[in-house]
Amino acid sequence: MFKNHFSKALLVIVLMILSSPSYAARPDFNVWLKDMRGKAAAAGISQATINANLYNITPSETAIRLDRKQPESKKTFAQYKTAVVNENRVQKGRKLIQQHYSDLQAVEDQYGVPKQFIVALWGIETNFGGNTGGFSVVRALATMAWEGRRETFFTKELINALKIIDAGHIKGANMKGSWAGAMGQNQFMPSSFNAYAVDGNGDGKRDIWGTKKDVFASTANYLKKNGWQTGQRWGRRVALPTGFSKALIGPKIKKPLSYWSSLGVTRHGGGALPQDTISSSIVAPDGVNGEAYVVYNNYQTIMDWNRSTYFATSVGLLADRLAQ
Ligand SMILES: [Ca+2]
Repeated sequence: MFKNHFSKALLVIVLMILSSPSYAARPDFNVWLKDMRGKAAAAGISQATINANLYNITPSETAIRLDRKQPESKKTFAQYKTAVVNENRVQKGRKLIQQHYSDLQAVEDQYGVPKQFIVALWGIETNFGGNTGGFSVVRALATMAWEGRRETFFTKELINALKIIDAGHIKGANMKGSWAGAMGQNQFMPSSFNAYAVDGNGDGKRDIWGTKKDVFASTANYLKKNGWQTGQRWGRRVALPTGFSKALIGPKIKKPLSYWSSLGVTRHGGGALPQDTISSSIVAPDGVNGEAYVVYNNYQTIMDWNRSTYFATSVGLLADRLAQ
């Protein structure tokens, strides 16, 4: 009797382990960390940086919980836009443009990215530096790499983070970011930092945590290196004709602007779109019955930053409001 119950309980436990994702199969964290120290050394990270950052750490239970919660319940674009492009953020962003006008203008002149886009990304990513995430980036990335759901990606990001520390841009203890390792006021992943962050104030350090000139220049450099076209707008709201085909919607479907006009797409509120052959796409994040936009090359560049039409459209809309 006892034995039978015990077997059943054992069977239930075994089934639970087998049916859960492969987290249970991970090595002990300290065994994993020792292996990681070897990988870091092989990647050329100095022993001093390894000693200071890859000992005496534990996995972050909070980061694991937040990772497993993904994806969160899906908001509509209308709900997301209301939350992200709100009046408070518009007012704050306009004030910050005035406050940092000469720094932003210098960056705009150098990179060709208008200040309202730099400030819109700053506002949406971290509420203008107010919410950069309080996680130790090394600990967060080590946790994610050890947990194993995206081990290759997070191991590479952890090596990149150690390279940043090794180069002296920031101390490991001050390298703060989100639970998934997005860092500083513009939330660059370490690989993006190494590819795109620049020293805007000329002190030899690329500091996207505490130096606004570095934050602005790094954001603009990211956009420029990903194909930003100076002088072009991101897009605009449009009205789709009745019966517009769902198959034509999406940033990957690129047509000359005149093509959309020929199908009956107009400006929101009426009026013809400009007569132009510029490459463009129609996005409608809530479907054909929701808001629709015609978007250009610079929208695709914003999507290189974050592959979400909710995000890219909101950045464009916030930038437009900031420029008013
Ligand atoms: Ca600097």
